[in-house]
Amino acid sequence: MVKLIALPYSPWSERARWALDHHHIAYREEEHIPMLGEWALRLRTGRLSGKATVPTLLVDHGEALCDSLDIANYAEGTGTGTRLFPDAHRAAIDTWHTKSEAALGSARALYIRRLLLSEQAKKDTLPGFIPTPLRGAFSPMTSMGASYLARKYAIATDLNRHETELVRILGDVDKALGGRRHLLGDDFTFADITMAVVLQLVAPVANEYLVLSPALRSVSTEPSLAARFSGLVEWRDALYAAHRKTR
Ligand SMILES: N[C@@H](CCC(=O)N[C@@H](CS)C(=O)NCC(=O)O)C(=O)O
Repeated sequence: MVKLIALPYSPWSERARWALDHHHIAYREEEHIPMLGEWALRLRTGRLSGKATVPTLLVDHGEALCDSLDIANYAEGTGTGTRLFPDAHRAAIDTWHTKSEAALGSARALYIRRLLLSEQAKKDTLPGFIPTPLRGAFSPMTSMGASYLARKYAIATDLNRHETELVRILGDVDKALGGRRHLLGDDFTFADITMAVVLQLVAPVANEYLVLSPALRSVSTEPSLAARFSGLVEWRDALYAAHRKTR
């Protein structure tokens, strides 16, 4: 069985997981630990230089797919279920995916700023297998972990620029949808998935789909944007209800 190395609460990991589930691919999920898990990830994927990120899918014959889009394409090629990348929509899906990457980059900068300010949320990013009584002892590590992510993704101090970028792209989605259920005509496609996961860092989806502690839910929420784009949040919730399994 293939193995998905992922961060449970991360939108990039959710993007890959959604495509795998849509195509009924069985996989085992293993939790990645930012910073501490980086060398293990490098050794398993053979990526000794450059950025090592999750989600990463370890497929048969030891091959590693290190990007959520590659994982979604793998799912499309090997799984069953309706197509997420219909030929007629390929170019449009690529365009939406590029927008999603830009929006998530900006949303991550805003999220890390909020995370750095919340001791409880930083603690809650610790991997689930660390028992509650020991979690306090790990808190210096969580602060280092958050600062490490800020450095790794070169989180610019210009947060206004990130907010403007995120608003611009969410505005594009709103306009393109115009109240419809899907971005590309009648079909549910990867364009919907890749844009819906951006809202995870604006107004996270309900715990029945993706479990977040109260502190992580709070730092994953950007209240002003959640209110401004409440129609998009409703769209995302309807997509989850129609196309995503509960945990
Ligand atoms: N383009 C990549 C980006 C993935 C990405 O940025 N992952 C981050 C957020 S989940 C990550 O691996 N963070 C943990 C770390 O850097 O150790 C994809 O779509 O898979």
